[in-house]
Amino acid sequence: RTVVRLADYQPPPFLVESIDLEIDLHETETKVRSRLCVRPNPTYATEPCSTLELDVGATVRLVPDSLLLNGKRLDAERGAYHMHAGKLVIRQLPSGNDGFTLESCVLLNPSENTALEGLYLSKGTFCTQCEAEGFRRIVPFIDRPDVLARYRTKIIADASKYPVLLSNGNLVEHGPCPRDPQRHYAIYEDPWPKPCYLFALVAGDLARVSDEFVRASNRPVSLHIYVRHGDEARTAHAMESLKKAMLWDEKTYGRVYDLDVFNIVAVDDFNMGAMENKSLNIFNSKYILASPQTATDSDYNAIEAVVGHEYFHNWSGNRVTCRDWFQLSLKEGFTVFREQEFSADMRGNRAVKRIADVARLRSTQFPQDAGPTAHPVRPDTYETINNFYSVTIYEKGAEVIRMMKTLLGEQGFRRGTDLYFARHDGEAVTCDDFVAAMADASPSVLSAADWEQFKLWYAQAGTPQVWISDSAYDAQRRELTIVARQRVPPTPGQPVKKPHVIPIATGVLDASGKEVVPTTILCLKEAEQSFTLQNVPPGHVVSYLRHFSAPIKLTRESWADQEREERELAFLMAHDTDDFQRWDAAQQLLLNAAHRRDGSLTPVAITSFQRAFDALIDDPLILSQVLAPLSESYVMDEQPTLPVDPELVHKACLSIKRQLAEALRSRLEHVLDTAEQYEAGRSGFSLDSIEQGRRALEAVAFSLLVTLPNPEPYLERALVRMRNAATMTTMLATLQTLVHADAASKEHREQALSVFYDRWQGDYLLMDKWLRIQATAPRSDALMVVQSLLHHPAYNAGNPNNIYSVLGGFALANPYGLHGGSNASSAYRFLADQILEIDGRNPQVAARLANAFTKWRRFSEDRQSAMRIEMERMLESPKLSTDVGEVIFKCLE
Ligand code: DPP
Ligand code: ZN
Repeated sequence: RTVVRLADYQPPPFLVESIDLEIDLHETETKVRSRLCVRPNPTYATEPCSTLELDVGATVRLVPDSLLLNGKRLDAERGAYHMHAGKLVIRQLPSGNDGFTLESCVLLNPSENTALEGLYLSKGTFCTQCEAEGFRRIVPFIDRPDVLARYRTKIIADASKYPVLLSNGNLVEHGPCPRDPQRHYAIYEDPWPKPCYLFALVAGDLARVSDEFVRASNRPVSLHIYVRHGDEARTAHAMESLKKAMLWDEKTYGRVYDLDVFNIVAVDDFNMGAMENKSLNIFNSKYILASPQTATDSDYNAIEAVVGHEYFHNWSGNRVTCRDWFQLSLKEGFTVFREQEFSADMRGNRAVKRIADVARLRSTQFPQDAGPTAHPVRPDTYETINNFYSVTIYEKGAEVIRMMKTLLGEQGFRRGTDLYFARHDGEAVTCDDFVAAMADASPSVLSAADWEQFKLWYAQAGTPQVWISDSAYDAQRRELTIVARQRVPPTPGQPVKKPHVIPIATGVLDASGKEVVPTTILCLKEAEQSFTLQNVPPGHVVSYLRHFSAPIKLTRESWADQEREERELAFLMAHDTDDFQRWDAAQQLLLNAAHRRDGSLTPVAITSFQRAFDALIDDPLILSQVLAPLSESYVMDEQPTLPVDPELVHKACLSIKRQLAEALRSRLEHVLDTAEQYEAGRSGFSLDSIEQGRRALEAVAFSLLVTLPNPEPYLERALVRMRNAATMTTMLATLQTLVHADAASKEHREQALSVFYDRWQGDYLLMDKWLRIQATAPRSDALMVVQSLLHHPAYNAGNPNNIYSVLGGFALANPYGLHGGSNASSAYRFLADQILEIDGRNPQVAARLANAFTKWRRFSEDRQSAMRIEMERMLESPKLSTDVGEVIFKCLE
């Protein structure tokens, strides 16, 4: 296996100053001519290198005799160049430091490009995806992010099939082709030097929706969103989100947009969520299209977040980019953080957003950090960079940025980002450069040694464990001594770890629930360290890790006694001044119950949920998060003893829901009544947090009530509600309740599914959700359900969203369906077959599914050996991609 190592990084021997492209588009034979102005890199070595290596994708066909060096034909027979292991190697370069031009012509077949990297077709629209290494599938090039060039791109295409031609930068010329009036062309110039992963091209028959944003400088930017004809009305929210993001970035980071045009194109077939190509963002249509009839509140929120995320990349990623792909979190961690803060500001309730982000981190990143594919935020090695677009690089990376802000404060952090952008504009840099800017902008806050230690967050994988003991209280001096210990668990390739810098935001409440010590940061640096808090009254309760100030697992040793733990959790749930902590205490009570195997909630816990309900009813979004059922996979991931029994976990989770439903029955029924009355009495649609909260709470109420011993009336009511609901949020929530409920009969399920299908079958995005709801239903016959979905007309086996929903839903979000029941080994065989089949077309998507096997060692021995058989079978497959191979190999290592 070939591994790329950070330690082997060398600057590029050559730089490309500019690139001139002529792309003559044709579905099966696209011709790409390029002219590169190349010069030796002065920082590489004193002696210029005598051979030039260009990356070339396997599907690119070089036109014979098309290579010209300084205008002169290169002859392969005479050894002027050769192809070797994905490289076009050119010898006989002119000597000296003057540089040279290199011209080439290659042929591509976009219609056969099922990997969706490079140039491909999505439902008749040409589009590109070049991050991370897709540009080499279009043009022979030095495909690495530290080679920044100016681009001039001429696109030629059939004028009637592809009236819209787009690339990065400004349109400088367009018109019919003189010799073939059926075809037309457009020329774009991008004035900003950029790495080739930000190149983009689109050609299609698309509708355009336009708007404008006026910058702080008073100069307008034209904004365009391109979609399929008929979808124009569904772009309004994306456009509003874009304008909000532009304004927010000016206000919050002083970042102003740097071209006069900003384009977004939505396509249905896209491996990722979206891509931040310079001035031409390409999006998965699910993150653009929304209307009150067809989009849920989560869709609206996700669109705002992703549109913001890609826009924010214009500075954090494009103007300042990554030196190499090991530094991916430089742009992604920072941009996710910027996106999270943008969303929090737009939501108007920061705790709600923080809760959602932390829940996601814990349920997706923590298990990655504890499994065979654990890697640091800045990995040391990779086989396929596509496998590292991971929750660790993104979400944990964002937590690392957040900790810097916590340590430096709002203003110090802003000084740091200002310095970072000013210092590195136009450069390709490293995570060290980012930290250095933070340190230099606030020289007195942390020492150089502290910053070196802080950077271990980039180097060490694994979720740190912190144990806190606070039993040493001196009542006379009103002094509380806190002892904290930390340990970073071993991860693959990193058996021994050093202590991290961990900011623990801590506050103290008195016995009546009043805050007596406001939030202060305890900065844990040693393996074991003590802290003293003053003015702590007797009967106090301490609240640690407020707003989740560090991505760690915290154990309170003074809670060894279960009675005290439940009492203090109940107290924090009722009184903490930080809403995040109230939710977190509730989570802990639920998790404790789930790990009691029978799922029993203590009487203290039950009372707490009743009180929380009454206290939070005016803040229904938070309340819905407090009451939201735990996911079964989270319960399994957190289970302290192995093996995990999926059946038992499923039963425990069901039992918890039933106990909550019993304890809250009349309150939940009231939620259903008021939701219906409220909806009947109003017209129009609003996304404000109270309205979203009402809908979220109604959804939770249904999901709890249908677990009661006599669920019939609730199931009937859900069905009626599904038919009549005014919003897609409620329609899909009730559909999910009916399809997922253990108690629902076959008739209920089928009726609900067909009502929805009949109404929305023409809508690809809604059909995708309809598929996902079925694939994630925690049922013992989930395998059969999923197998039949693959043959359903709504399922398109070439569409990544459909694959993620059906196979991803089953493999990654339905642990009871996959591992439960008596036929787990058939489920594993089915999954392996599907992964192999998809791998032949789209390795990147297949590798995401292969992650289902990363948790294999947590299950019983018979399940483990069944999974091992399938993994070994996949590894033996002669055509297995390195993408899937890397994941499976790590699982077995
Ligand atoms: N398109 C992906 C993102 O924005 C990769 N850059 O995160
Ligand atoms: Zn990104």
